[in-house]
Amino acid sequence: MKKVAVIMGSDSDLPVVEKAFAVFEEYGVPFEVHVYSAHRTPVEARVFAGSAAENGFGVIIAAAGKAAHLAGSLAANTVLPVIGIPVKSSTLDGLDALLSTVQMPSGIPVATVAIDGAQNAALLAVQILAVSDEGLHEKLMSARRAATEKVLKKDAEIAAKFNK
Ligand code: RP5
Repeated sequence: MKKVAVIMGSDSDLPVVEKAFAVFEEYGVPFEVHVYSAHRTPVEARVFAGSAAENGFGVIIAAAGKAAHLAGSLAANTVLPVIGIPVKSSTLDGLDALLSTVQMPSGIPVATVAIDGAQNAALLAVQILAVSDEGLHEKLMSARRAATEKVLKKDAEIAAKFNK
């Protein structure tokens, strides 16, 4: 199976990003984690993205805050799908990172999830890999069914309590 690369702009992004790791462990998806910055280590970020496909990666997740150019700069150097996680920092509530990540020019897409949306970023990466992996596809379907049943059970409990 292809690996997922999880790149963060700083180790200060780790508390947000590590929510993705549990998803990969749940689905048995191999992943690798690195700290590369679009601004502080632009050469390393470019080299990583440029060689990611030949190094066995199928998807790249990039998490960054503030003027968050990491996802876009990785996407500029690979045709692997890149998922961006805008990270909320101490100012502007993450809106800065959201706009910096999502507003990509035509031709270089970044699939941007919600601010601090590491879990959805990981799930989207698993869904991308599942397109060519039947076992992964079945696991995702089973998780969706379980989530549906959980909500229907809650609905039944609430309905029994209030709908007399
Ligand atoms: C971004 O700047 C990083 O992704 C991080 O979210 C933010 C702050 O980085 P540090 O100053 O904490 O290293 O590039």
